[in-house]
Amino acid sequence: AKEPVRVLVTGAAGQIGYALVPMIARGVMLGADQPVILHMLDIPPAEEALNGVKMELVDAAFPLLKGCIFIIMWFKFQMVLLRCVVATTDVVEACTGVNIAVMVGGFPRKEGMERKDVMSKNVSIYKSQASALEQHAAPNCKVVVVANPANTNALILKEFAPSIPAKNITCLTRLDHNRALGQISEKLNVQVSDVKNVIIWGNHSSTQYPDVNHATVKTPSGEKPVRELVKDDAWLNGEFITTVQQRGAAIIKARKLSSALSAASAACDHIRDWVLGTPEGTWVSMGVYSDGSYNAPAGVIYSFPVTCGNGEWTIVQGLAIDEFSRKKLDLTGAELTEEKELAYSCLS
Ligand code: NAX
Repeated sequence: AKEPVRVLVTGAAGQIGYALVPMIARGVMLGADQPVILHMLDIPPAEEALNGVKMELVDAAFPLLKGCIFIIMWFKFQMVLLRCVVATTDVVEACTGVNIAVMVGGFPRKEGMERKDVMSKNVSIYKSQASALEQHAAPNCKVVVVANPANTNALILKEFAPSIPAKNITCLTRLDHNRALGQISEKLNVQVSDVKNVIIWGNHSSTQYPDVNHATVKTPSGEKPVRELVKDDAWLNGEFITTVQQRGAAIIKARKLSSALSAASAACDHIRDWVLGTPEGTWVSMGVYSDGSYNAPAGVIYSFPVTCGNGEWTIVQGLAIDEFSRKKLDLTGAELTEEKELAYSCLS
């Protein structure tokens, strides 16, 4: 039997957390034969709710959810406890020994709040959680930041956990990627699983650029470019892009709550492909530490097309970028540079 993998979910008492932990415990993230130990972190005001989630995980009797042994010493007495879920408000306990960290916890923007105030709250959260991960997580722990501003939170985490390789720190843009696949599939009336190789460039914000220039659809007569099949450049360069960019707001309007099940599912897709690899000829979008590929700003967490193998991602190189795309890549890059400056100004 495989050794269990420890997966940390921060903000586990929140909406995405509630959708995500059962997916992880069912093997959606790491495979149906991979036992997991869940570490759930939240803050003291959410402690009771967090315990409720823990109770439900116990009640669901997930076979993959493995117990970890805790030995409690009390004078000369010793008690051995089997805990299948670590639910805690202590960041050190939460981070200890984790192999994968899904960072969903953060400070949301509230009405009337300045951007700088939200940034400042998240910078301080990600700075302290970076240190806890650096000191207590398993070596080679893989991190995905979901909480917004996701790219910049991930950058802060990277900066304050210098001994974690930069390659191990990423942010989630897979939801945007999946939204783009979903829009193309609806437009063409094809199975979403037959659409591939869209790209989300840049920031997980409304400046992101969903790019279909290299995307294809599997048809009975082979793979065909999306542009050739859609035959509507005005839609692809206009409404398609804004729909994907604004999808989060559309969900909030409809549900009066932000996306949760799709975000949780995308976080599973992100980690699964990273750990188990992408299929031959397919790439996915991930926010990763930029080396300046495609003339994106270096030193920010920027979403690129990547392939994964042997537990590592690699930016897909050599894709042609037309003039229309160039402007969009630059615009979202400039926003990330500005966010980075804002984050740094919160540190001083
Ligand atoms: P919720 O407010 O339901 O849950 C957030 C949870 O985080 C709460 O339980 C809160 O107590 C906890 N928390 C706050 N500070 C914490 C800290 N310092 N340590 C640990 N936990 C802490 O939000 P939810 O809808 O679950 O969304 C979570 C985050 O995901 C938000 O920042 C949201 O903006 C972001 N999103 C990112 C997406 C992406 O694609 N990257 C898409 C979905 C989502 O909007």
